[in-house]
Amino acid sequence: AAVEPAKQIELRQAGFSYMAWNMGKLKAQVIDGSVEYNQQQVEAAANTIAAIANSGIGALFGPGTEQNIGDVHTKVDPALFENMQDVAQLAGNMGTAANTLAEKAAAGDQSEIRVAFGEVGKTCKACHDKYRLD
Ligand code: ASC
Repeated sequence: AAVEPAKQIELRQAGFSYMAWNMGKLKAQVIDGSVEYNQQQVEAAANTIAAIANSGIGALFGPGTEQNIGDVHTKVDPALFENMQDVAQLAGNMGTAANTLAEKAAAGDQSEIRVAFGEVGKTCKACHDKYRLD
């Protein structure tokens, strides 16, 4: 059965939030150095980001999810729903960058992980700049 629109909004926000939490762990360990580098944690974070990025989260931008539904608020720009081909490309770019990040994390070279992390971040921002209202 199709997931109700309000539930779609909640699920996609959960996915993005969970990616953001994992991006934060990577940032702390490979960018800021505020947390000591931990190979297992870095790999787990990168693999989680790649899994979510390639999970088909776009399916949660269905009809009726372009606006707030009661208490369930969304920052999505309704223009997204008119540009699904572009959105699919942006999402594909994220999946590709996240797969590279996961590969670099597995290899364990921190300078390469740093670069790959930055590339993933750019793909987050690319979609925000075009299709997120703040
Ligand atoms: C994050 C996060 C985002 C992106 C973005 C990258 O960790 O929560 O939305 O990275 O800031 O520019």
